[in-house]
Amino acid sequence: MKRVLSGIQPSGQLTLGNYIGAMKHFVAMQEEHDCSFMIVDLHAITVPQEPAALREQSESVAALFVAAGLDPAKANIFMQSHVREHAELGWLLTTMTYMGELERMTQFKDKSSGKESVGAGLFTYPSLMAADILLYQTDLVPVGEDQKQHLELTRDLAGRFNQRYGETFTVPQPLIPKVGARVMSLDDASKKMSKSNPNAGSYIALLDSPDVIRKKISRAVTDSGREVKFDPQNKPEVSNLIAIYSACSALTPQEIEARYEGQGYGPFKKDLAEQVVALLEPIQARYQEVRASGELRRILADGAENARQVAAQTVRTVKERMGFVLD
Ligand code: AQP
Repeated sequence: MKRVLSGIQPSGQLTLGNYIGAMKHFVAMQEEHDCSFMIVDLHAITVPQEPAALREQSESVAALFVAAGLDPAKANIFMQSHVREHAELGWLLTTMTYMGELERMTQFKDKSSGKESVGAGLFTYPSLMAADILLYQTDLVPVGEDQKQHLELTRDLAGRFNQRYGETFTVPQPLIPKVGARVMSLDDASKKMSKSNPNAGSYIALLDSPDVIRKKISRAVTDSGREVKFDPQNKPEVSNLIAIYSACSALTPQEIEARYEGQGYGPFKKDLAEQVVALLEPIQARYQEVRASGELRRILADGAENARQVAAQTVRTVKERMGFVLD
């Protein structure tokens, strides 16, 4: 059994990109691996969050984990901030991370560009992410394509620590899906679909109502042609919609092309909307049940308790190897 760990930031409403690129795979992996999935609230505050919204979004992500099919009997679900060792190992690894490495991170460049005041936490985010993963001796990290660079830094930090202080950390492998690793914005296919995009029309939220989903897909940018063709280079907008369709159905991009040959974009978009609605309706219904049941509190308490047992041991070993006087 491999150890699997991943997380999602409660920095807005979860999108179809988060689901297709990450959550869907979390659910599949719980069947055969030792899985932990976190709501990474300490990461969310690397950009300003309104307290009431952060609290609501954190609970919403936890409920969506369960609603999407994560089973607390099979996977450990917890809030990152409930396990203090994340912050502690995060600091220890920050001291071993080079400025040049952090400066190269494209997520930092994207999120800081054009902003006047940028929090230092946004810059050191990858060191905390490395701590999240290394705390649990993780083998596999299911993530979307956008997190690949952070995973590479995590691997470098694990290797650096092991070399300097002796074999301590498992060097993790990223697990990036073949289809849907990078779901793009509905209004601009050069940008990834993102929950913090101020334009709600750019993403499909997992909790959007069927009518909102239909409207957003009918307004999604396409091109001036009329051929439903999977060609990311020359038809990025239509290819993105085909990739979403493929991820929501059992059809390959080629089968989707064949189905809509000669029909233009209208019928394709209409059916795509129904595919997305059908995917999300049961998740939304289960979400309402989970929120109403009050079961989240217990799930998160148990999850944090399980996580702490492993995390505390790792931090103790790390501190001992680094030369701290242990308490
Ligand atoms: N557009 C996407 N396509 C495929 N996968 C995606 N992921 C995010 N966006 C897409 C994957 O979802 C997981 C959780 O991401 P995160 O919440 O940690 O932060 P993120 O990657 O920065 O995602 P967002 O939605 O863009 O959040 P904000 O707007 O807050 O920055 C990760 O596995 C990610 O790869």
